[in-house]
Amino acid sequence: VADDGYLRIGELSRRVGVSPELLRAWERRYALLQPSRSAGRFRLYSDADIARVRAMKASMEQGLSAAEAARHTLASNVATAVAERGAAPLAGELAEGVAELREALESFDDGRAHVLLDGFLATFSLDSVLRDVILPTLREIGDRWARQEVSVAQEHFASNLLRGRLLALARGWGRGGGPRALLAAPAGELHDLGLIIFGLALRDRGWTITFLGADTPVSTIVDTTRRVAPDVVVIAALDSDRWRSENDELAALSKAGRLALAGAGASPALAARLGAEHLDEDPLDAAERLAASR
Ligand code: B12
Repeated sequence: VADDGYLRIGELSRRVGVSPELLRAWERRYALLQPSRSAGRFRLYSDADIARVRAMKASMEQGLSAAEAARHTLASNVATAVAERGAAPLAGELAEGVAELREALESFDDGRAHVLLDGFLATFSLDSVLRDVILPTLREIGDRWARQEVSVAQEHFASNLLRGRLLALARGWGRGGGPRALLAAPAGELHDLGLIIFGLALRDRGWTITFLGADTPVSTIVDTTRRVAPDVVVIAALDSDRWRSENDELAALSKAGRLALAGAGASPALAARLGAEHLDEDPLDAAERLAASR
């Protein structure tokens, strides 16, 4: 045992009755253990790690798979922390977590980032996680990139990790009986995170989603509307240049069915000219309004 009460893996193993090999696997696969490093570069484990291993064992004894048990343990861990510090206002708790998430992403710590996201998702509503965690994190990282405080590597790492998480949450959003939205970003537009967030918020309101994502020519969107017969087509772009071409096709599309343009690159004038609607809010408010309008 190290002087300050921290444990090496062997001692941790004896205390919890799990082999060091298995503990290392849980650390690697699920970020269940969150060791600090000694000066000699040994991993050192804390009481919190002991508690997590015990909770993991208990969940597995109840019949959960290792992956499920880890998810459960990590999620309830954050939830418990939030409950224990119950006096702290929700907003403060979230703000603190968002800063932690940004730090994890900027230091390429995917294990920690996933643990934090698990905790948010277990504790707060999806809307709140999207609005109060994901959107501000993306914005902050983008602003810091523009000020050259974070590198392209850090920005790419962060947006890819978040995109992966959002699409994992989206699993199955194409099934179900609700009205269908076809979502795409026009040719040349690579930003599609706003669309994904919008799709998740709509799915939460009973909609079904067909997602084409970034860089989709209007002709492809038109072909797909024939295949899936959506109740609305939503096209989003952050850059107004993306609307320079294919305007005739867009006008035809809006004649054939409900079309909405969104994102910072769309304007009311453009929408009016193409006979389309304009969703000028953020993705969550827009989803709320669209869902209410049916
Ligand atoms: C992640 C990211 C990328 C990723 C995108 C990955 C992906 N799959 O989406 C990659 C690395 C590909 C990328 C590339 C580029 N990016 Co970029 N990127 C970002 C970042 C960090 C987050 C974008 C995001 O998804 N935000 C979440 C959305 C929801 O928020 P938002 O962008 O503020 O959008 C608002 C509205 O437009 C609206 N909205 C957006 N989408 C939708 C969709 C719907 C349906 C609705 C209703 C509303 C809506 O909601 C928001 C308001 O709350 C932003 C930083 C930032 N401040 O946002 C920069 C940012 C958007 N990028 C920027 C730039 C400059 C670029 C590049 C040109 C960089 C380069 N030199 O290559 C390229 C362009 C690529 C292209 N051809 O499209 C600038 C845009 C500046 C401008 N005003 O034009 C930003 C703002 C960074 C900055 N501060 O300078 N980027």
